[in-house]
Amino acid sequence: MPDSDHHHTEIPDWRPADAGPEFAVTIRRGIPARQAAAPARATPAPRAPSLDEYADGIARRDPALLAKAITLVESDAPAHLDKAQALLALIAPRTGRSVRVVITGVPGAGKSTLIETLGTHLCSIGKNVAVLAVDPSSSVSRGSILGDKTRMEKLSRHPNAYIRPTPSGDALGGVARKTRETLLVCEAAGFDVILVETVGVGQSETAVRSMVDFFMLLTVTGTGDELQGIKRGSLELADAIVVTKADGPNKLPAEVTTRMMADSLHYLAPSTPGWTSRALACSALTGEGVPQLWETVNEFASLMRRTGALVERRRLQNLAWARAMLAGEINRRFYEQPAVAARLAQWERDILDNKTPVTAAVRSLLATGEKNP
Ligand SMILES: Nc1nc2c(ncn2[C@@H]2O[C@H](COP(=O)(O)OP(=O)(O)OP(=O)(O)O)[C@@H](O)[C@H]2O)c(=O)[nH]1
Ligand SMILES: [Mg+2]
Repeated sequence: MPDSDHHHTEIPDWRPADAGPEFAVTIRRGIPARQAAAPARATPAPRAPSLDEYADGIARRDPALLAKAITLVESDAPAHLDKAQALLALIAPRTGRSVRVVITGVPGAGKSTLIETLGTHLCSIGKNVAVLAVDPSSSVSRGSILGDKTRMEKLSRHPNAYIRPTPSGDALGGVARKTRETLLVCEAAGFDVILVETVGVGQSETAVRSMVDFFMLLTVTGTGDELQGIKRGSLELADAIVVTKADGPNKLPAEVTTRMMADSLHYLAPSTPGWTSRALACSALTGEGVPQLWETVNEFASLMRRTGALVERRRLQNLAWARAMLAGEINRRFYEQPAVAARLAQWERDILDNKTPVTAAVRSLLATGEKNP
């Protein structure tokens, strides 16, 4: 617009050609950037927040700093590791006060929709809610995470809520480490409840089980193979089985399935000692049964706090986490040794060709590592 520099108003191009003076709309152009800019001053490169600024922002639940802190903690860049760990140490005294809940189930089970409804309910009763949507790094859910912000539209606009998609690297351990530390950052920010959404695919459930207090397994009805749809393994992990989408023509079948689930829970050892796992029906669409989900989690949390089982569970989870991380680290360091890396391909070929007995081969490779640390 060459002439907008002197005439700051224009006629909009959607104005009918024959419009009269009743058409009062004009466009006022903004001031061109070169006039508006402050006299030549180099814009400084954005400075990374200091540890105290991060900690402060987290304590104030400042969304921008919270997001940056989580990005730092999730970063795989070696340059970020020390700072991330220093930050986690700094905020550690403020962690541990949230109720940690995982909501899992097969793709399309209705996890995100339920989190939207449950989260909004929690906000409405004055709770602060953080949602971590974990991508289990399988192709199954790629893309659906992107859709989660829209599926949780109401919740994402609520001032008491914070939604964080947590993409992951390829390693399952990576998912666990990042999610766990992200969870700690959210706890330090004072969220009362942390909801972790994860697709129930094999090992990821066990990984996520080891970092939460309450395991909520979602299932749907109407397929006729409800029980096959749930692996026995995940049934055993559940503190509650939730038959969702119990609305419309699905309501009655959902109630039947819920009773069936309750029966099958009878035959399993409880997922949490001292707690009887429950089967519940709800609809994220109508909201029916959703407050009861929270009452169940709350009852569980109060009971576990009273008996000390919560503290104990978290202590054991921490130890298991430390052991797993140590094992991973030892593994990584071993294979990174040049002497080991140089020998590995031949070592594998020798085993394939039956040239060395396996035990002897393993001892020999370990010895290579130990000789050249
Ligand atoms: N009728 C009904 N439909 C629902 C309900 N909850 C979810 N749905 C529908 O089920 C579909 C899947 O819901 P999502 O919440 O995206 O499921 P999800 O488990 O998060 O899916 P992934 O993240 O892809 O694994 C959507 O089309 C929802 O509209 C419910 O309570 N009632
Ligand atoms: Mg989802």
